[in-house]
Amino acid sequence: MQDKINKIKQEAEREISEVKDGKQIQDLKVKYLGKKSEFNQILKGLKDLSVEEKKVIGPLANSTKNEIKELLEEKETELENAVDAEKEWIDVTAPGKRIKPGKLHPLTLVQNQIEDIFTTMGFEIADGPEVDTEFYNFDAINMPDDHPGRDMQDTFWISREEERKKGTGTVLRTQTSGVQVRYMKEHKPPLRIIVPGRVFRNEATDASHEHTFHQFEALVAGPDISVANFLYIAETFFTQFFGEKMKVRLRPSYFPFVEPGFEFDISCTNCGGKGCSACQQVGWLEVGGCGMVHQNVFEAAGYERGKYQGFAWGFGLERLAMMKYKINDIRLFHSGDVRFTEQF
Ligand code: FA5
Repeated sequence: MQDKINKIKQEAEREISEVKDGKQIQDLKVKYLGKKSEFNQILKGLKDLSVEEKKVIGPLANSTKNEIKELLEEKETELENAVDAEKEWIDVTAPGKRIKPGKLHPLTLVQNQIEDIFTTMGFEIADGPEVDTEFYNFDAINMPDDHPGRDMQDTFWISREEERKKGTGTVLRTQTSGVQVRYMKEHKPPLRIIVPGRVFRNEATDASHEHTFHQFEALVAGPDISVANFLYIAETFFTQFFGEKMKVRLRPSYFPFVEPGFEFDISCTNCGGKGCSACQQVGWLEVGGCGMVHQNVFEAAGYERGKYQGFAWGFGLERLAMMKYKINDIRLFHSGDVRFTEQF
């Protein structure tokens, strides 16, 4: 009987050493430890043995069974570890996966850059609501209901006809100029602000016109501000923005909230002023409107008439970004096309 137990043990050791996977372990567990295993038969048959034999065979069968059990468990752990190592194996020679980083929209890039330049010149950044009252968008900046200047901007009205007639209407703001009086009601000169923001106009779109676009307002007010201050600030700003010496020129124009009013042009970013197809050979590009703040606007803000002078300007952010990045269609900005945005 002892020989038989030793033979089973040897056979088990051999078989366990040759095991390759979990299925074989399970089979061996059944074979050596299961109910129908030879060990069980031996243990069951102990009752038929003499007392002397029982004393030897019983402990031997039990200890051998335990040894086999331990060997099987060791093998099982060994296999599990081997599988994990396979899973965790890293091929350090494999080419890396390309991660596409997020990008800032070109308008955000341009706005950030403009804000940086102006804040270093001591300007504050102000904001107002996109749905504004008729009062701030028009009346307060010298465009009362019957003012022909209102026809210059096609407006998305939010309120009903009756409210509009009473002058209490609300609009999607047509210009950032509406923030001028909002801000000046709360602050006294000297003041220097910029107002970047989204504006809306009820007009047909084409390569240079959008119904939803961004403007950039600047307002400076104090006791002795002049057009010369505007020219200096504008030239400093555009020179920094385009990274080359820029000139600014003014042409007489009309905006109800400034007197005198101007259109302002910058030297062509393509040819530097020599004349090319981008500037229709004139050497200048039209950028926006500006002028000396109308005293009616100061009065609407509660300032004493004639006490302060100021200048204001407004230009389109998309149009400026188009000049900087040589983009030929304004509609690309809101197209949501990543092939466009990922170029910046
Ligand atoms: C104004 O909106 C005035 N508030 C600007 C101003 C401010 C003048 C302060 C004087 C003092 P205008 O309607 O011209 O002006 O628009 C200003 C700029 O916005 C234009 O020069 C242009 O760059 C841009 N813009 C106007 N309409 C559109 C449009 N539909 N799509 C894209 N950009 C536009």
